[in-house]
Formats: sequence, C-alpha cells, structure tokens
Amino acid sequence: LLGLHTKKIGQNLHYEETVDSTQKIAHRLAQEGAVEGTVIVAEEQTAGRGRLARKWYSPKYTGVWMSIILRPAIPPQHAPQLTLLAAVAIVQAIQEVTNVLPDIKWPNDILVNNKKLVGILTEMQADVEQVHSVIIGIGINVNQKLEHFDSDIQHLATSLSIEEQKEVNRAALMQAIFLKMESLYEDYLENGFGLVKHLWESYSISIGKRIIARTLKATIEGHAKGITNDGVLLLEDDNGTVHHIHSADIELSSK
Ligand code: BT5
Repeated sequence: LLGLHTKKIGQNLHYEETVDSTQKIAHRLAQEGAVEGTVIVAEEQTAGRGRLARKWYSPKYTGVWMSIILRPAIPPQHAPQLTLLAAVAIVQAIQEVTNVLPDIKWPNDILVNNKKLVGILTEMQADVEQVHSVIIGIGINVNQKLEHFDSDIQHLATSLSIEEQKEVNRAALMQAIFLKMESLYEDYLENGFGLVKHLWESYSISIGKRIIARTLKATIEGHAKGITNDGVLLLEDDNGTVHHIHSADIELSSK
C-alpha cells in the first residue's frame, strides 16, 4: 500500500465492514498460506472474542478491531513474547498519535487510569517444534463515548476519545502501530527478546508491585518480580516461593 511506509505489516490488508471475528478469518487465511504481515481489519465484529471464550465488544466505526499474521521461526513457547511486542508497539503508537499515556498490565491489557483501553489476543498455529503462524488480535477502543459501552463493562473500560476529549483518527493510529511493530519485530528476529522485554517492563504497572494473580487453579498473592524470556510472570509469594505464572488475570493488591 502506498504511503504505509512498512515493508511487511499491513501491505496485504483485508478490510471488511462486518465480520464475526477477525481472528477467525486470520486463522483461515493463515492456513491458506497468507503472507507474513497480512492484516484483517473490520469496522464491526459480531462475535469478537477475548481469552477463555470471553466476549470482546466491537461496535461499528468506533474502534480498531484487527488481526495480524506473523510467521516467525520460533519455538511455540516463545509465542507469548509477541503479545508483549504488540503491547509495546501499541503503547508507543498511542503516545505518538495522542496525548494519552497508557500502562501495560500483564499479559495482554493496556490500561489508562486502571480502565481497559486495549485487549490483545495471541493465538498460533504450530507443531511441537515450530510455529507456523502467530495471529495477534488487537482490539482498541478509539471513539466510543462512555454510554456506548455495554453496562457490564462501563465501569472498567475507556476509549482514546474519552481520555483525549476529542475524536482520534483510526487510520493514523493503525499506521503508527504497523510502523512500530515492524521495527520492533525486525529487532526481535535479529537480536531476540531483550529490547521488547526492557521496554515492556518500563511500561508495565505490575512489575515491582504487590499483586494478586488468579489462575484457573489458584489465587496467589505476592510481589511481581519481572518476566522471564518466555514472557512468563515471576511472582514471589510471602514464603519466598517464586511462581511461574503462564496464564492468569492479575490485579494490584491493596495491601
Ligand atoms: C482480551 O481478552 O482482552 C483480548 C481481546 C482481543 C480482541 C481482538 S479484536 C480483534 C481480534 N478479533 C477477535 O475476535 N478478538 C481480537 P480478555 O483478557 O479475556 O478480556 C476480555 C474481557 O474484557 C471481557 O470479559 C470484558 O470484561 C472486557 N471487555 C470486552 N470488550 C471490551 C471492550 N471493548 N473494552 C474494554 N473491555 C472489554
């Protein structure tokens, strides 16, 4: 695409008015051999999804609802690193296009004043040794007003226009994300996870804090020490045991 200024990401762009889920379409296109950097973006999703089959509200013309296909030659256990890479790129793009200063909450939320602005869902197609494709789903609330949010998320969600008190150009935001992602991704493929890890920790609100992590099996409270090279959260409980948290919902502890 002329004017996009990227080499890969967004060069093959599928734009749709209404879809069930851009993730679902991305999975199909990836299976059919879509090139790395293929992006599926929709004005509206009727069945947008989060983790664990949760619903992602994606009303028409208000947000950026998109999925990006990458094909890194990495082992499957490194795929979560790309969630963190996407989060860093999105924070940097938001800071470039708006005056909003978001924080990252492990593993996949971008928040402003503790309200959710962005959700990221990373899925992959892989065998035991090698990733075939990583599909990064990104949902960004851009121009919703508070009353546009469904009642169950009104108290926990926000949008860029609520924070900026003006409309934000969604195309400019997408372009900024593509550019930031591409340069971080090139560095990642060449030099590994180091730069992304460092930037991610600098934007994170959880690292160094006392947090509560709810996994499917247990609730653990303790000190968030950092993340490993696989993007796993290191949580030290009050007995000094360090837990490796692969998947959980976390919140800051008030203790
Ligand atoms: C996520 O899941 O945060 C990942 C969301 C990924 C959405 C993108 S949009 C493009 C692509 N296509 C898809 O179908 N999905 C991806 P999770 O951490 O499980 O959070 C889900 C929870 O966030 C829900 O249970 C709600 O509480 C809340 N939520 C739902 N819609 C929201 C919204 N628009 N803004 C803020 N919070 C929302």
